[in-house]
Amino acid sequence: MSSASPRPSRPSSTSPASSSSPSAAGTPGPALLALPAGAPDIPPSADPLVPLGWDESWRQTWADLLADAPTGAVPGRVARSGRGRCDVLVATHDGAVSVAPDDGVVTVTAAWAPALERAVAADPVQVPAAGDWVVVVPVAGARTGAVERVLPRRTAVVRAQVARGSSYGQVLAANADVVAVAEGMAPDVDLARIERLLALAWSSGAEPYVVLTKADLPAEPDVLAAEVAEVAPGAPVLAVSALTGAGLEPLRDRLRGGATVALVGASGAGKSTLLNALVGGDVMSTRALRVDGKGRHTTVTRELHLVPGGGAVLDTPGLRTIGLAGEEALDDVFAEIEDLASRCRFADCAHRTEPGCAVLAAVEDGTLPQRRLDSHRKLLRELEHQAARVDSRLRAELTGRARVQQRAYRRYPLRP
Ligand SMILES: Nc1nc2c(ncn2[C@@H]2O[C@H](COP(=O)(O)OP(=O)(O)OP(=O)(O)O)[C@@H](O)[C@H]2O)c(=O)[nH]1
Ligand SMILES: [Mg+2]
Ligand SMILES: [Zn+2]
Repeated sequence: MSSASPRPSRPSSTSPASSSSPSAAGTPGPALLALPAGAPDIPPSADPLVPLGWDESWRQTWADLLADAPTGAVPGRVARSGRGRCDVLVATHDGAVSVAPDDGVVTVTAAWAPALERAVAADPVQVPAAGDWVVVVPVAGARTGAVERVLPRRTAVVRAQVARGSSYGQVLAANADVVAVAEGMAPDVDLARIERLLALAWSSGAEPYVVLTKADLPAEPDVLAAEVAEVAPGAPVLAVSALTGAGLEPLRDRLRGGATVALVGASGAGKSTLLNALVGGDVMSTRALRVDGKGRHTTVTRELHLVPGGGAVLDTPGLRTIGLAGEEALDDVFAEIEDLASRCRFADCAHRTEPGCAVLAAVEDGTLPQRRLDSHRKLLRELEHQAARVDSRLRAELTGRARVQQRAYRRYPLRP
């Protein structure tokens, strides 16, 4: 590999976590007791981290790490991340504290420990991102502490970034079970944008959803949703309204099961409004908000929120550019084109002028929209162009880790 190694992902433009969190350090709260590693012996069902997604598999990972963990280490989940520190949700552990707010989970503002600084320097992927599970050592009696390391991710929404000759991946959301591509039904639906975001979602290793917001606005939301379903093979398409609450049940179901739903989409798609509807409050009106000239709140940080009743929602700022990497994801996004291509006469058919091309035949007889083929070509070209610039290290990071996990999430059997 060249000397150009991936750089750590940058935090978003504003100050980190601590200043935006009402429960951050400095405010009076319940005392935190740093517990010795390995203790206490909380029955899994009573662990307040369970609604946050802490499951048997994470517990196992934790047990494996414990030998190397410093005294007092506890597991925590990153809610917000900034350069050098992050807000981490940890269990208050009943009995150890007086009164536990937020269902036994409290926010600790933790600085990177020297061990993490070293790990990040050696491997920039180790930068804690919103949604990451981390090893944290809270300071007894204070809502501060130190983050020691990041637990290996199950899934990651990673945006490829290329700057000044070096490439790096920016983790937009870690350990999401569902990556929901949010797109407003009004003023209009942008199919190409949905396809592009779906590629990002598929390559994360999580389960992709399309969530069409503002379903209260168009005259025929069902017709629109059916149109979108055509471009989203393998992904559930939901038409929802945060205003009326319509269509939210499938997401609520997933959350009740302890799932983490990450919201990605353009600015103004309605992600934060959806977050508020799911969390049942106005969580985004008091933190990490900027009111622009039009009086609209624009999210500027990636934030994980615990949902009362279980699960977590990870809100992200609107994406203006979406760097893609990993051609494999396009096979999922354009699954029907892949199927057709397997029936072309030539194995290396480019679907342009070749005789016996099943893809062109489908366009000819109207079963495959020309727009869909054009969109596929455009994203493919973009990926090929990018592949020349993105180094192999990043490619592995973007495609390798997540793909292993993805198999478990696939809704359809793999094509041979
Ligand atoms: N009618 C209607 N309007 C909605 C709905 N959801 C969101 N909106 C409106 O859409 C606008 C944008 O919503 P936001 O939630 O701020 O969008 P966002 O995706 O978080 O935007 P960024 O933070 O900039 O990425 C706001 O004016 C919302 O009131 C809905 O279900 N129905
Ligand atoms: Mg927002
Ligand atoms: Zn062909």
